[in-house]
Amino acid sequence: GKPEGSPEMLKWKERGTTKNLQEVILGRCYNYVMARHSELGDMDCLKIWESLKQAFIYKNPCNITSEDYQPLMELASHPIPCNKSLFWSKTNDLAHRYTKSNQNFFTLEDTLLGYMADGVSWCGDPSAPGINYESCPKRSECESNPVSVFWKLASKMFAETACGVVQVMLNGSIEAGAFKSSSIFGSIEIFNLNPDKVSAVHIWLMHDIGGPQSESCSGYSIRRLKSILEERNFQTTCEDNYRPVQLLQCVHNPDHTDCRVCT
Ligand code: N1C
Repeated sequence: GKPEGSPEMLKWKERGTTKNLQEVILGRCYNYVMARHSELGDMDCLKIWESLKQAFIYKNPCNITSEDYQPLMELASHPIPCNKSLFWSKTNDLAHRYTKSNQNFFTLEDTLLGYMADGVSWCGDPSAPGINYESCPKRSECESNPVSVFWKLASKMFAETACGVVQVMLNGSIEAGAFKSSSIFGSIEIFNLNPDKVSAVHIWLMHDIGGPQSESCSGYSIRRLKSILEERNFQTTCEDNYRPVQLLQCVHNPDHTDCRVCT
């Protein structure tokens, strides 16, 4: 027969479930709750793991729904202080470096749900042992896979619970435009902000140091984003290369003209 794990045996195109998923999720949960956020001391990490497992184990990984995650979402969600939510699109690394250096802001990965799931993969299989460690479906193979459904739902809840002034960090070095309406930010988060709770959206448009400035705050996709938000009654501002974030980029490019104090 074929050697185990050889490529032609793979059912799906995405990497399989993370090895030791239970230990990874439990370890992250305890670390988040006990070491970082003692105010969440009543979270039950074992129950949280069980509800994540029940959402996908032994199920067809193309048929996952929001309902499958309802128990997990109820157990693991917690509020975020007003004015502290940071959304991002195509700035994954920079946005998370920023929240690590500035404890004043929270991305979804700085909440318990996002912290547990960040960079982890999981999917089920109807036959024993109910978890597929070899491969998982890519979004292009099926939209309703466990990981995609999870991030969409977690992003929706993260947006719903935001209040006050919220921030979004976008990438002005992307040729196709900084704001993409098919992104999770553009298709889910902006439409789940509550106009009764959120007053304003501050856009931080960052471009790569030394990279192209494909778009500025007056660019086409930003104007489109602002009009969508203003139509929903949010005030908007946009700042090119918000300095506190640019200084983080400068850690890797200290000699660049954009990074010098006197210009
Ligand atoms: O599609 P995106 O960006 O606009 O999604 C980012 C947006 C953020 O504001 C987050 O709150 O949506 C939330 N989010 C995550 O926090 C997240 N962590 C990891 C959305 N997706 C997330 N991922 C994975 O990255 C997930 O697999 C998703 O498909 C990508 C989206 O990245 P993007 O296109 O840069």
